[in-house]
Amino acid sequence: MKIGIVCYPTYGGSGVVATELGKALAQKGHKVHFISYRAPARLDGFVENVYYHEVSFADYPLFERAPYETALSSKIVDVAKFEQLDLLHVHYAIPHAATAYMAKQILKTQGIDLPYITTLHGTDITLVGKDPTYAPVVTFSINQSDGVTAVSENLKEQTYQNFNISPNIEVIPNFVDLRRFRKAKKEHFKKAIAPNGEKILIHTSNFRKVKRTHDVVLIFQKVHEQIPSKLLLVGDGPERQNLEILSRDLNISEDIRFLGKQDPVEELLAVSDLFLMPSETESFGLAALEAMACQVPVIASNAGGIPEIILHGVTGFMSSVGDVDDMSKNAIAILSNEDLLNRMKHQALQHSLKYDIEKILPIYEAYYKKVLQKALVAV
Ligand code: GMT
Repeated sequence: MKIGIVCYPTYGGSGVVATELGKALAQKGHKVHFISYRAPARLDGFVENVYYHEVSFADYPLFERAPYETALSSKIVDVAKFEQLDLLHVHYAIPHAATAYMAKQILKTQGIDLPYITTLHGTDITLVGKDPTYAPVVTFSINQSDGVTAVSENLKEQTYQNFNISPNIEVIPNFVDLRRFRKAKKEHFKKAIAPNGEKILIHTSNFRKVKRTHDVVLIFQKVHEQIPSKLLLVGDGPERQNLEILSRDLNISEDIRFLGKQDPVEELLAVSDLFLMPSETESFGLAALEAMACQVPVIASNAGGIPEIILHGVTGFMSSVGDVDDMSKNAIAILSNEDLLNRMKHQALQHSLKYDIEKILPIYEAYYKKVLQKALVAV
């Protein structure tokens, strides 16, 4: 198949899933054309069968902001015609589903049918998408999609609750590349971070309010009072400065490392003991899955789709959103009991095998075929 993939190029989960999916499809012989305004973060190095088309903006004095949607739709039309795409798969509804619809209509006037699939990832539905500023366009462009997928049952339910959506939504969970995300012996690296054998806690995100990174630091403070430990904060975003101030105020900044955006996040997970994800909402929690694959148990909130991937008491513990006391208590329980910690590390890995990319990729391929078949019948 010749597949166009539209996604955000940033470190957000939707861009990561889109890129890893595209690379895996390319390895199976499909031709994959990424369309975005910058090369996606995980599209590193040359990959056979992968092509990248950059959306360019023609500047004009009248524009305060360049109209991205128009430029993206035009680029989709161009790529679809020139590369003879069979299918377009857009990740994150805003604005990608609307641009896909626009491109499809333009192509229709030229006798070309381009079915498009919209994958809903999270905040495009639960936060920003339902804002009246965007909701009518989001609703319309999801309804017009030839196929719609969501990354968890919870996200599917939230979509039906918040929008007037008629198509059937297929749940295809996120996945992990177990060859990349795995425990590796990195003793030198571990020693550099925790020279006296301290336990290593880790949080990775884009530091938006929805991630409750404030709670990450408060949990760490309580753990740190009882267990010699270090906290790795990986990523960057609007909350970072507040966190730096908070960690100085709490007098724990010496034991917190702000590492910024990191590509080889698996190397940091490989030396970590516990992952913290106290999010306000999380449609799936890909970062937690990647942690579990690296044998890192998770302390999380029980929001959104998180209970679908974390087994409470087995691969980690969940608490109510904002219950820092309970999360700290659970973290201390795991970190102070080597047997429990080792058991949970093992169980986390075992559970992550369910989400092996090798298992999820055929589900996407089968769904693509189903959508193409349906589109063929409709023509
Ligand atoms: O929250 C992020 O880091 C980015 C966001 C996105 O849509 O780009 O992530 C969402 O999609 C991920 C991949 O499907 C999910 O694993 C995340 O749970 C989800 N984030 C939220 O729902 C807050």
